[in-house]
Amino acid sequence: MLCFVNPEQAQHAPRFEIFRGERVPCHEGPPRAAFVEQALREQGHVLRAPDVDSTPWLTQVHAPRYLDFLRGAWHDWLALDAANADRQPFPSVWPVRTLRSDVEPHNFIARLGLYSMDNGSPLSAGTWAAAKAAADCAASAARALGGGARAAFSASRPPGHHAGCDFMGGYCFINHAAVATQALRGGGAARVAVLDVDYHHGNGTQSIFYDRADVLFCSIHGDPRTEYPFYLGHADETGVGEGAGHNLNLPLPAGSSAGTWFDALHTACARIERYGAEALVVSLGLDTFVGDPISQFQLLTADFVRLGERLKRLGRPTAFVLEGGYAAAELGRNAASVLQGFEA
Ligand code: OKP
Ligand code: ZN
Repeated sequence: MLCFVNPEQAQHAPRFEIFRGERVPCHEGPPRAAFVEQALREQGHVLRAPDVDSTPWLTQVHAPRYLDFLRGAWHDWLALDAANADRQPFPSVWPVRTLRSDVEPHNFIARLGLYSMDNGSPLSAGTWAAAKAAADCAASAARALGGGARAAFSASRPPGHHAGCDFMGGYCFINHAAVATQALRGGGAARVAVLDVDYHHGNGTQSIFYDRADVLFCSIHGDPRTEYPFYLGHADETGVGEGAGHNLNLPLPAGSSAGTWFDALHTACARIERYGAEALVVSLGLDTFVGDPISQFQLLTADFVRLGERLKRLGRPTAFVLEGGYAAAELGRNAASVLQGFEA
């Protein structure tokens, strides 16, 4: 399979995230993509740098003021104090209900809070470069489908599915799956389905397409009553306006078995078939793996082969976009297993 890898990914290398009030090493780091690249290479896939500038699609998915903030964030952080080069900014204040988000403050931390859903998405010097190149990978995969490829894979890192129109969250800054979806629409696919199989609900992707009938969003994920992102991903979220009926959430209890998970996959695939999608974007989180350190489903590596086989049977041009998966040493093998099943 044609695989796009991100030459800038290692530029996004924050040192800490906050966990239970303490700074701990980031779960989401450069080794994840390195393990994926290595496994893809070993399995004989074609690895390429991105060959599409995603800018036209980025601006359809994200608000201009959010993209401006993200592009300039590290520069602005350093402008406050040169010593900030060795410090990580974290938001500490957010415009929740009754507070205004239409007026952009001048204060850097206040802007960071305005554009964040959590304090779990640390920035570093190369965050913009890495996230933009990851979006270019996703757009490149979409263009490859437009050119007649049956499938393509985007080794997007950092991940993207929690990022909304104007906010970052859950290690995500740019919504790469949404970029791929827009690129497929621009390339002529009238109806695009997004299937999000990451352990965590893809709140950003859902919200970007919630009022649209030209994109079906389906997600299988840990029940948000107990699992991140907590505030979206319930079964009663079915779309709004023209998008009514074009959103399907299949939340499962933490601890769910592979059997339960594949029953949900069957439901999602039936919905995608009924929709008549002309192309498929898979938000490929591999944190459903039994060994994932921050997630609680029970899939084995062999189950990822089955996932690939099932997706192949949908018979749609398919863009795989990497999302989560934090058992880094097993991540490459698990990603390669999906592609193996798809190409079997
Ligand atoms: C991103 B993706 C654990 C913090 C958890 C949120 C998880 C984000 C997952 N110390 N932070 O969906 O894989
Ligand atoms: Zn996840």
